[in-house]
Amino acid sequence: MTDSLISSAYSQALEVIAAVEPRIAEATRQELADQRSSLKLIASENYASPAVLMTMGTWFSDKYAEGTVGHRFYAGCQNVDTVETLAAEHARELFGAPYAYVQPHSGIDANLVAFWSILANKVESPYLARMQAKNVNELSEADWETLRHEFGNQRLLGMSLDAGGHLTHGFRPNISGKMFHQQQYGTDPETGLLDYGAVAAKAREFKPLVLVAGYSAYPRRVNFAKMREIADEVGAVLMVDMAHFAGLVAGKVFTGEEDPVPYAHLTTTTTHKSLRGPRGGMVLAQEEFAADVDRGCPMVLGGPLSHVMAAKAVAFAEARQPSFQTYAQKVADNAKSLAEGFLTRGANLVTGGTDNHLVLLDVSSFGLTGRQAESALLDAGVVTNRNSVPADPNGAWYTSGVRLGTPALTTRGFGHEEFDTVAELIVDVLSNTEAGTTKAGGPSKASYVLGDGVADRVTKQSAEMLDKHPLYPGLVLS
Ligand code: DSN
Repeated sequence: MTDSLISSAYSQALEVIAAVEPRIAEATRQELADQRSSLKLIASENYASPAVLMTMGTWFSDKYAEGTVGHRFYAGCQNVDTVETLAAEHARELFGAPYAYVQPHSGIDANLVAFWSILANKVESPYLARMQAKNVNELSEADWETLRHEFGNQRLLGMSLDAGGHLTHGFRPNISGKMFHQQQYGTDPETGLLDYGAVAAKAREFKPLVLVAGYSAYPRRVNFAKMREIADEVGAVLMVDMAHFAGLVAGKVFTGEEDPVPYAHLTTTTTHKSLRGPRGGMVLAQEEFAADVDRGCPMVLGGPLSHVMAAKAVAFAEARQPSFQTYAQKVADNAKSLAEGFLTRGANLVTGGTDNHLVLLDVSSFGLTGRQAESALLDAGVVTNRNSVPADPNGAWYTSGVRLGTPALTTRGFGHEEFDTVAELIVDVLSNTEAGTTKAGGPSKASYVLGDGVADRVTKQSAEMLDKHPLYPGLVLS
């Protein structure tokens, strides 16, 4: 019954779309076909449920609702209030958080809201106090100048991009690396692991206002109690970006000192990665920061996407089911199977393995850059993304690594054996790919030559596994 409802709902929706712009309907059909027929290993992607996807396609998209529940800059927001209240309630329950702000449109937006709230809450500025207490028009140009200087000179310490941190954790080319006086911590050059002693030493010397923990390409768990100790010792605010591993926190794989929520002053996340919700962001906060976080819109964000907040509520309700804990545990178990599959075939992994949802494969031993490996794998229907490895000689564009995650294929039902086969297929492709040359005949970091027949062989073997674990099995488009 549910399958036929979903099939007929999507088939009819595509007909409605096709009547206006058939090329969009066709691209939408093709995207489903492509996702169904490829091995999706991008660590930040997943497959949301039809309930989550359908919730986004409604008239909530048409409503403006800047402000917060019960305090909007527009009339007629009673139903948006219901949606936002439910999404926040589910989020608080799911993560055991004192406060949840579900409006951010993305992870970067969530981090900007968190940065704003830390600055507003912690920067001791007589000008800021005056700005908040009085009509802002009473501030002189000189006051504003001082305020800009004070805000712009605050210190942030975050994990470097090549060690696995995110762009928004103080990477120089990103706004976070420009708006803050930033420094970065890395990982131990021998082990690739976080060295808490080194982070503490850097924090003592630099005395940041904000210590950012969390990662997008570090294949290990973090002890957030230790990070909080470091923050407390130097008087910093601990902000944890759990975008990548929120599903492992929600699914109770990361508990105790590996659960950031009780330790961080502010925890930010996206909702569409391992958490398997709609594309979007969220900030969880201790009470002390709630009022400042609430000013996120319109201070930092445009009007909330009410249709996406509704889908967040549905996804959080799904993640509160016991079945989500089973899923999250499988995500972590499958990452171990994938890592073992690589190690037994002689491939190099950053840190030598994984204990979260991702592995970082160093492809330099295959004589390839990350870009060449990513492209060759895509030719064989294996969708990954290239990624820097620590102290990467090829920089952030070409890179020397490929990042692989298990959340999406675990949703399709892949288990230990399939992930071992995935490792085998990837090693097959990379062992049969050679670095190409530039037009002038020199070594190229982008071009590559994939051996004859490899793409067909791997695609065929993938198809056997994918057919056993269909994506949206009951969904048949007419
Ligand atoms: N783009 C996300 C990722 O792939 O990790 C983070 O921004």
